[in-house]
Amino acid sequence: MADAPDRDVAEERRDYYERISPLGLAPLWETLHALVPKQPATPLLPVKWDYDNQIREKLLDAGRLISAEEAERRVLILENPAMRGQASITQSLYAGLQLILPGEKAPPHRHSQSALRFVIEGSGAHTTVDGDRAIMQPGDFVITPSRHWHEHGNETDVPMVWLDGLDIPLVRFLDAGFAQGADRPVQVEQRSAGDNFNRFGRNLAPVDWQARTPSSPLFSYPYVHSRTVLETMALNDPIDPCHGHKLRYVNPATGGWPMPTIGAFIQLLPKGFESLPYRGTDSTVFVVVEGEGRSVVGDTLFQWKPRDIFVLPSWTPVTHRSESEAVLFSFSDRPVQQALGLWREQRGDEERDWI
Ligand code: 1HN
Repeated sequence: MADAPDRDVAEERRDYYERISPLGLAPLWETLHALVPKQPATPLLPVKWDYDNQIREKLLDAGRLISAEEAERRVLILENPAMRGQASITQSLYAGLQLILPGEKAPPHRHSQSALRFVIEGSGAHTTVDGDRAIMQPGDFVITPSRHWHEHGNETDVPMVWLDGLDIPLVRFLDAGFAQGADRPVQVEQRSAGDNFNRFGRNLAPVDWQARTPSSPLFSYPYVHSRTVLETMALNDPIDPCHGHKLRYVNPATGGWPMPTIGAFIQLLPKGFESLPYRGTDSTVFVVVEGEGRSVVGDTLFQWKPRDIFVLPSWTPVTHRSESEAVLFSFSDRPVQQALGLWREQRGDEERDWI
């Protein structure tokens, strides 16, 4: 509405709104501009969790309160402070920290929601996805795509912690989620450990293999390989002023995203790098893998170190500065936004007409 109405008109309109409300009707003209904002008006807050000093001890407390088997998954959900009670770290994504203690198993199940794991701590526990066992090390990126059976086990003598990222809020929004538990305690492992990587992680695929799902047939992306690629880029490529040296994880069979709803990235910031401002419409969750530095997210300064986790809300400018050589892992709903023609980014102070 252009001008504020006089009191009588305002009252008349309010009465009218009350009369139409029981019919399930509401006046668009009161909310039009909020419904169609000029640019993303996210409710999300920038937020950081300090794993070593705030979270680790609490997670280990949970290890004394409940077993992985009883919990099914022993996870502390990371909730955006603007979305408490909604199991959401962004509008579309869920994140949690999962603990599995020596000797524990988390039983098999499957669901419509796609999941990623990013290993934070421990070494040698496993996730089995549709009968393929992936042994996990810190920095490994592991996926359990929609509808695939998955379970976890820790046969080592140290606790294992990873970050789970799932598209739970997105699937809930679409009312499209199904889930199923298994009738047996563990999946039958049809193939030897490492089979999945050998089969799909080496630029080869069985000759008659055909994708049955839109997700990557490769379930595990070990950090040793990601790190090597980052080092190679740092050696041979000019640095990107916004990202440092940044990679996206790919489905080796298509070159597309590993899963249709969640994209993941890893980037190296050389020591002393100061990035230009950058923003995108995909709210992003970052995990610090190596190094120390600071990121300014909108008006908020985050100082970070390995295992810290922080959130960059949609269309909020970010700049990174590394005090030592640093590696950041991140994930977002970019594949969804790109498939729908919605994704936008702005690098530095470039000017563009967004419509
Ligand atoms: C799930 O399946 C896992 O398999 C972790 O480790 C967290 C949160 C909600 C729904 C399913 C897992 C989950 C989840």
